[in-house]
Amino acid sequence: MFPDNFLWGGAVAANQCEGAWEADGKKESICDHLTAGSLNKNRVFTSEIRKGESYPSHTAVDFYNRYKEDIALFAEMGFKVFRLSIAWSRIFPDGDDEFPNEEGLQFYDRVFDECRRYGIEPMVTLSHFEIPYHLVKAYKGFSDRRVIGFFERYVRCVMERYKDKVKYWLTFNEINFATMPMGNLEVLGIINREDDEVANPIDDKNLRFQALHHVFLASARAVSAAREINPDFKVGCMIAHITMYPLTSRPEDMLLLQELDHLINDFCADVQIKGSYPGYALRYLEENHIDLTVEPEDEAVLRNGCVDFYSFSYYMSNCVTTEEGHATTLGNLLGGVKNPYLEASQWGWQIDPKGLRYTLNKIQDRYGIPIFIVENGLGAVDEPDDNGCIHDDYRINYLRQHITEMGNAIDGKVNLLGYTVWSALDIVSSGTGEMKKRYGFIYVDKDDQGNGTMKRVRKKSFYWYKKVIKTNGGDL
Ligand code: BGP
Repeated sequence: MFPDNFLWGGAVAANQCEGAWEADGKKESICDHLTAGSLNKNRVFTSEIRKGESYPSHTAVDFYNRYKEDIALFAEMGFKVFRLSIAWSRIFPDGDDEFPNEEGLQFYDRVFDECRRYGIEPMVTLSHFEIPYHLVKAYKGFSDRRVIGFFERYVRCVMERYKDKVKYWLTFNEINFATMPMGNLEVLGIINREDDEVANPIDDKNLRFQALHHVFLASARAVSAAREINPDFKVGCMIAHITMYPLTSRPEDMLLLQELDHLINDFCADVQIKGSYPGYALRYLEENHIDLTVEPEDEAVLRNGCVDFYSFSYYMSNCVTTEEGHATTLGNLLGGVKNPYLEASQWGWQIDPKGLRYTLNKIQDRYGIPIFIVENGLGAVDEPDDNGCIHDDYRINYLRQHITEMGNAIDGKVNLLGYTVWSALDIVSSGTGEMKKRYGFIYVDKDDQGNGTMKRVRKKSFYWYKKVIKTNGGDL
């Protein structure tokens, strides 16, 4: 049974939906330098924006100009909450500017006011893979300690401005990408290539973990600022939870599982919730010869900046093993291997609703603070029929099974505050840059080449989710 005040809704991120990448004083952010890719072709960063190449964030799905129409559709579904992010470079275009960009601030005023008009609670991610590009270029992102101060200035500015409009805040989206042995370090403002002046090698662990240390401090300072600005604010961490199983019952597989679970799922949340580095993390740093520069005040900053709730994204689970010769999962993030008991999405992400219940139980046991699922959904190719309708029963099935397990977890006394489905409407895929990898309840008429009218069309899942919200999860 879902509690009466359960927060149902959907989520997006600025760089994947807004477009208008250089409108009204905004300057480039790290994601504006990321080209389109596809399943077989990686997205790449370019230090200069090259004419004629497609950069998906530049127009995205034009939420910047169509937010009223979109929020009206969310309201029609009955959303109680809408998770979105603020593009830092709309507010402080270079990141180290002294004064904010008023036009950028006004845009989010309009968006939050529109949400409030319908009684929708906005939930704001302060950094969803976003950092002004100038900070990447001139400071190497968060590897430079000064960037903590720039982030704090930005956070204080938006928290002061929106203190009566926004209550829920998340600091860094999927912060734990920083601990994974793979790419995408937008969260740190570090680019993983060696062929130009802004790039850094991915295997420079010292740089990576130093930047992460600074991101922890930046997150903690945001929490302390929130306490000062409005004691009613609730601030959460945001973890990409990659739930893992041992492929075999060999003790070696269990130990590997524990080691990876600690590094990938637990480390960041432990620091952000408990306020200090756990023992296994100190050991990891030592074994990898990572020597962090830590200032005397850091300990207190982390201790005083613990978050109020745990939020996470959940799409899939993975298996791990020490045995050689197993097929890896197509969409795996970790070199995980296939689970013979699970189906996978068209992008190879293994679908595991029961794994969500297991994960919720684990988080509840480990932290005992409220939990929010801020991303969960199915990326699929949607084909409109002759009448332009989208019958996305596969998406409904995916969501139904996951919501069922959320209900089971709640019955088991897990304190789950809400659920924002990824994504509220179709937007650009973050991993591949594609439009064709769609997650929304609302179809957006735009293809990977940028053709289309941008028209919004309600999918079958739109009507289904409306019913789910109306019955508070009673009728799935
Ligand atoms: C998460 C990100 C989102 C989102 C989602 C789906 O990692 O927080 O920004 O895009 O995954 O991923 P993708 O778009 O690559 O399918």
